[in-house]
Amino acid sequence: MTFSRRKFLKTSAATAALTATTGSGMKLLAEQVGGASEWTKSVCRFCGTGCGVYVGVTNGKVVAVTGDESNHNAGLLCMKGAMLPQIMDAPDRLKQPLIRKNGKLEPASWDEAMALVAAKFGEAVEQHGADSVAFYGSGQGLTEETYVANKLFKAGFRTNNVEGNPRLCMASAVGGYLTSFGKDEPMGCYEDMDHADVFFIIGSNTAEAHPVLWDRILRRKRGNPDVKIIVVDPRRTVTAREADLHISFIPGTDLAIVNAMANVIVNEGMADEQFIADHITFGAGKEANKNWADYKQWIQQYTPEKAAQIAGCRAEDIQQAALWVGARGKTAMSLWTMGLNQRTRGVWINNLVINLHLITGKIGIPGSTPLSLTGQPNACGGVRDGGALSANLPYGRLIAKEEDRAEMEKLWGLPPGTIQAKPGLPTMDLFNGVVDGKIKALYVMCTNPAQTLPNVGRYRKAIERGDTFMVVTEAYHPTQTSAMASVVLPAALWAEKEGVYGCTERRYQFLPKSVEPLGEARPDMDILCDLGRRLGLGNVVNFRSADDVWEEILKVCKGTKYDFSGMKRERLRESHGLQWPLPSDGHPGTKRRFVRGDDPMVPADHPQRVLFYGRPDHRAVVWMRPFEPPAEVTDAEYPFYFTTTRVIEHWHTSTMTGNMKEMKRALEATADVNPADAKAKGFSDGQQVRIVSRRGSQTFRLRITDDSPRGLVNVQMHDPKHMCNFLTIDAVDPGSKQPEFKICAVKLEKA
Ligand SMILES: Nc1nc2c(c(=O)[nH]1)N[C@H]1C(S)=C(S)[C@@H](COP(=O)(O)OP(=O)(O)OC[C@H]3O[C@@H](n4cnc5c(=O)[nH]c(N)nc54)[C@H](O)[C@@H]3O)O[C@H]1N2
Ligand SMILES: Nc1nc2c(c(=O)[nH]1)N[C@H]1C(S)=C(S)[C@@H](COP(=O)(O)OP(=O)(O)OC[C@H]3O[C@@H](n4cnc5c(=O)[nH]c(N)nc54)[C@H](O)[C@@H]3O)O[C@H]1N2
Ligand code: SF4
Ligand SMILES: [Mo]
Repeated sequence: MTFSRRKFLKTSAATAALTATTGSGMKLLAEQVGGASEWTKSVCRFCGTGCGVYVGVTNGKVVAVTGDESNHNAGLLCMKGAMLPQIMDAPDRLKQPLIRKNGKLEPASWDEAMALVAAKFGEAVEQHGADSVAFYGSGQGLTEETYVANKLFKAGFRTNNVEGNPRLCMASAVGGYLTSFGKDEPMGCYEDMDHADVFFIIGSNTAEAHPVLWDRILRRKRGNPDVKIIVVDPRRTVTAREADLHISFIPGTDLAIVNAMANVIVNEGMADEQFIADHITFGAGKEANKNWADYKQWIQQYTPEKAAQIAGCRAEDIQQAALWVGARGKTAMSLWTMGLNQRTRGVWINNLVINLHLITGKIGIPGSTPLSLTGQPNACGGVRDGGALSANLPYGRLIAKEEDRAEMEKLWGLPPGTIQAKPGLPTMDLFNGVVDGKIKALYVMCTNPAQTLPNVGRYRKAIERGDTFMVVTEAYHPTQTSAMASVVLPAALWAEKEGVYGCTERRYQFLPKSVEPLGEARPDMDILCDLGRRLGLGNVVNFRSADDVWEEILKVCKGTKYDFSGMKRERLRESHGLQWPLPSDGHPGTKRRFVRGDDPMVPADHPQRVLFYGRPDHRAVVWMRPFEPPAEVTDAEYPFYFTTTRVIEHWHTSTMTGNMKEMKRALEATADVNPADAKAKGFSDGQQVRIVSRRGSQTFRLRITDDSPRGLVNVQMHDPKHMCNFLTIDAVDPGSKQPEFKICAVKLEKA
């Protein structure tokens, strides 16, 4: 290693990052590429950036991955994408089914394993009713497999207990878009980054979590030195270090900061009164009947001085951020991820950031948009759009709406009343159903909850009890979750199966099957269809291939606000990504939603440039959301805030990236503490410390760093040997039901 980690992250250009991590990354890449004999166009397995790749294959093995120059990433990849070949035949790939016998997981045949799974699910439904079974899926499953799971459980088993890790990830962003616009999913696109004058980055460490997008932001700034980057994050992240203005603050208090920015915008006369008159309503539902005058009055309480006092930051910085974001004639783009979503006030803070765009009219113009960055490669396409959550049905339909259920029953050819009218259990309630014994059989697909649930000790104990039959489909073994399973089924991995991913900007992309699955592994979709057939639900999952499923999906999305019925399989296969809405064969797709001339849902002769058609009154909502503290604040006993984050090298529970030899170094989770706090506690760098919360304790190696402000300890989420989730809190946002992974209170002790 010739470069420090910080230095190579600073340069950020993805290839440079690759070079620095590997020492000889460019050489490695060149060798990889030289060794491949066939190439297929695909998509990266990892983050919601959704970089286009080419997969190089020789003798039936993935030997290389390079960036697709014709896709949005213009050929760039971060090191995780470039090292994808290393995850394929790693030593811990699972090659055959396992069944727990006398407490131990033992190899079994597919037939034996599937017969057991079918028997257990059938038995549970028969003896305890449909709601005693549940599905827990993932924003990393392919659209087709997630669709099949959703249909099998809601239409076949007739339970709405269908959830997935997007509840831990994007639920508050969904809640924000729904309450502000009436429909989920961002209106903007990546191309907006090439036009933005101001980047307002709040609760996102873009440089590490969305590196190729970060590169695009830095390119914009290098070409246009007047471009401003504002970062609002308690930590001095790699992203914050590049900012023109970094606001560090007490975790959870950014509701006050963003309201104070709106206060400055209003009082400096930077609001767009015409846009407000044409397109905005203030409050909705129980809080309707408010107007612009009410809002102007309400926002007066959030002076920059008051917010600065609440947040522990400088009033001048809030003022400056507002003046940049609000400046007339300048474009502004907001970007956010888990720093906002993983909060008990996640929906509210999403609304408040969106407010900044609505009161200034900075929306639907190239370079002006709120854009929540999605974490997983298919959280948008599979789970959100596909409606694979407990209160949802595909493409914007809701369980609670009778006409939506009836429409899905018709589309699915089911007798009326088949879909239960009662929503299922959101993720934390679902796992509490395991705790109190109500969930008798649980199907876990493409996620590792025994490491990634908050307050995980509580749920691990319940699973370990063994009275819930848990089947886990996994590509690797053991993982924290597979090790506790009743049955583990080997899943075909990325590049071993075909399907669709949908990333942040409503971009759908096709992933072909490039190689055969390893060992006896099977695609998740095949496993689900097999289970359905064994339980006499063959009519519900009567699919021979992912192509079949896509055909059905095109019918189901037609006529909805998501309409992408023009994305025929062949077209998607050939394309470098297509953005919905795309309602007919020749339609080019939609870069900016709600915009006349771009979005096909807006009539061409609409008198204004935007139409917020997601809500019945065609108006977007500015909400008056007050500052409320997080669920747990510090006190004399637990004096430190605790947050949990990611690093560029690793993906979540590191089952995949842990197999990349260049990344091993960055896997051990550290307790990141400010130098002044370390000194006050008498701690030295590298020593073992115990972090204790009201829920549990864990030991970590101490890292003294000014990344952490005083009073905050940060730990990374990737390391299965030192798990931060024994400490995190499982309090959820009342609207989105997303847990507050980002904030709780802890104390520090010498280990
Ligand atoms: N390398 C890598 N990239 C990934 C992933 C990965 O595992 N590894 N995972 C993907 C997924 S699924 C996701 S969801 C995204 C997550 O992407 P990000 O959200 O960007 O990543 P995090 O590190 O979880 O958290 C972002 C920041 O939130 C800050 N934060 C903590 N508390 C607060 C607060 O109260 N307010 C604000 N404003 N900020 C706060 C933290 O200090 C942290 O820097 O990354 C995606 N990309
Ligand atoms: N403390 C803390 N906890 C967090 C977060 C945080 O910021 N802090 N973030 C939360 C967020 S945003 C997210 S998205 C979650 C992510 O949490 P998880 O989804 O639990 O984490 P992953 O490691 O991505 O799990 C995916 C699993 O699927 C397996 N897999 C890979 N490909 C396939 C396949 O094709 N089929 C099948 N069946 N399996 C496959 C992988 O080996 C891996 O075990 O974590 C959440 N937990
Ligand atoms: S930025 Fe995300 S999608 Fe792009 S190569 Fe890296 S991990 Fe893959
Ligand atoms: Mo996520």
